[in-house]
Amino acid sequence: MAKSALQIERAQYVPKTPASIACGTSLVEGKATQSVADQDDIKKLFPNTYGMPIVTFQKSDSPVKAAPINVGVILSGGQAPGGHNVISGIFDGLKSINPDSKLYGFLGGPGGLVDHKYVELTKDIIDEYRNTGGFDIIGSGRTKLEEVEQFDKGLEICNRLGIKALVIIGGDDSNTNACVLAEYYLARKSGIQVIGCPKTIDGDLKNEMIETSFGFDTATKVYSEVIGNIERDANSAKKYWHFIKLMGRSASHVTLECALQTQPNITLVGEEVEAKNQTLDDVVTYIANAVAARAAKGLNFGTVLVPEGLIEFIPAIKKLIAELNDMLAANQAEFDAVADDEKLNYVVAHLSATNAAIFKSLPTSVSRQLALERDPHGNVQVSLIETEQLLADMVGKKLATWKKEGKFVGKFATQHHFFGYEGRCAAPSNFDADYCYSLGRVASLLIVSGKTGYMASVRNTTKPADQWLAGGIPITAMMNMEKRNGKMKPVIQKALVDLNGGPFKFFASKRDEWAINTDYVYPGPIQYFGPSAVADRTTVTLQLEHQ
Ligand code: FBP
Repeated sequence: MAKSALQIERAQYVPKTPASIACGTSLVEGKATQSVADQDDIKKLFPNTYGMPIVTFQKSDSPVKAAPINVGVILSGGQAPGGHNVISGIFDGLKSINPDSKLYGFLGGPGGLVDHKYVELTKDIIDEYRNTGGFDIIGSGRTKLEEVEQFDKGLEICNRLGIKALVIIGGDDSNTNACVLAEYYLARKSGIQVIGCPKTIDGDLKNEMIETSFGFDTATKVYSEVIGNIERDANSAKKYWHFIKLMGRSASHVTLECALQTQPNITLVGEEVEAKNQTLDDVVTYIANAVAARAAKGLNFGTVLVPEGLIEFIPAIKKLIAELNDMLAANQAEFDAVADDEKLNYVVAHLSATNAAIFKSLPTSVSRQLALERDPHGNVQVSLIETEQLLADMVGKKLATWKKEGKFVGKFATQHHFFGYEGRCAAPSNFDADYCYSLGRVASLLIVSGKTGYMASVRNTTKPADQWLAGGIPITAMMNMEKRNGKMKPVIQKALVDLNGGPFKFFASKRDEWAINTDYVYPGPIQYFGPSAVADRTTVTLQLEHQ
C-alpha cells in the first residue's frame, strides 16, 4: 500500500505513557462507588457490578506477568482519531504480560461479535496501523448490544476462541451496553470480563474521573485549522459571512473548543440556548444583531459557529422531539405501515396541538429528519439537518426586513460549511496518540487484574504524559436513568457543556469583543513533530477545566 511521507515517519512514533504503567505496576483499590443518580434503580439493575471501587495503577518493581490471555476488541460507533492506538496499546500490553496472549478484532463493530466475524490481530497487522487515524483495522458499526440472544451469541464465540475478556471502544451508549454485557456475563459466571474505553470526538463522555474522550483533541484541531483558514479568507475578501456547523450530536463541546481556538464572531452554544429558553427566532435575532453591528462599522463579513445539536436544544423543539420519541415508540408498527408520503401527516395527526403547530412550522427538510431518520439508538440524526443553511436563510430574511426599516445598512452574502467527517479519521495528534495507547495499555492491565464492568481511565492529562494517572472506573458509577425510546433505561450520563465551567465562562467573557471586532486566531495544522509547546498542546477546554 502506498504511504505518504508523514505516514512513514509517523509509524516510528513511540507513544508516551504514564510512568506508573511503563514497567512494573500494582493495582490499588480505592473507595466503593455509587452511581451519579438514581442509585436504587441502578443497583437493582446491576447487582453484580454496582458499587465496585475505583482502581489505580501504581509504579512497582515487578513487571506484570501472567498466563496467556485471549482478548477480543470491538470498535463501536463513529470513528475517532486514535482508535488504532488503543488497539496497539492493548496488543502490546497483552504481549508484555505473556507473549502467547492473543488479540482478536471483531469486524464491523458490535455486530461482528454477534455474527462471529473476527480476525486475529498479529504484530504485522498492528504495526501497519500504529499512530494512524481511522477505524479501518477492523471497522466499526452502530449495532446495539442489548438483547440476551446477542450476549449469548457473543459468549459462544468467546468460548470457541478461548477469549477471556472483551474491550469495547465506544461512546456513552456503547459503554452503557458494555456494562450491561459485563453484568450479564458475571451473573452467568461465564468467566468473561468486559472493559470499556472512552471514545468520541463529541467530547461528551467525560466526568470527574474520565477527563476527556479520545479523538476530541485531534478532531477539534483539524476543524480549528480550517476555521482559521476560513477566517483569514473572510478577512481578506471581506465579502462573506461563513456559517460553519460543527459535529457533535448533542453537546456543544466541539463548537466551544473551536471557538476558544479561533475566536470567531459568533458562537452558538446549544446548552446556553436551552438554559435561556430561547426560540429559533431569538437565535436568529442574536446573529442578525451582530451582523448589523459589524455592518455599521463597514465590516460585511464574519464567521458563525453552529453546533450540530443546536436544534435539539431549542426548548420548544426539544419538547417536540420528546413527544415524537414517545409517540413513535408507542405506534411504531402502525407508523412503519404508513405510506412514505403520508408519514408527516400521520405525525401531525398524532401530536398534541402545540407540538403539531411547531412541527408544521419547520421547513420540510427539518421535519422529515426529526420524524423519519433515526439511528439504531433512537437518536435524531442531527448531522443530516442543515442548521447552518437554515440559520443563514432566516438571518438573511430578517436583515432584508431590517433594511427596509432602515435598521441594517450593509450587505449580507453567505457561505455554508459542515465540518465533521473531515476530522474523525485524521492521524491522531500527539495527545491522542499517547492518550489512546495508554488507554489500551490500561485496558490490558484491568483485564489481567480480573476486572470487569470498568472503563479504562487516564487522568492528569494536562501534565506531561509520564505524570498521567492510570486506573479504572466502574461504569455503573457514571450511570443514571433516562428515557430512551419511550422507556426508562440505565445510561451513562452525557456530559453537556457546563455553563458554570471554566471553558464556557472564559468564552462568555470574550464573545462580545469577538463579535464586533475581527480578533481571529489562526491555529494552523496539527504539528506531529517539533517543539513540545506546539506538538503536545492539549485542548483549551482541558486547560481551562483544570485551571
Ligand atoms: P459517536 O458518538 O459514536 O462517537 O459518534 C459521534 C458522531 O461523530 C456525531 O458527532 C455525529 O452526529 C454522528 O457521529 C454521525 O454519525 P454517522 O457516522 O453515523 O453519520
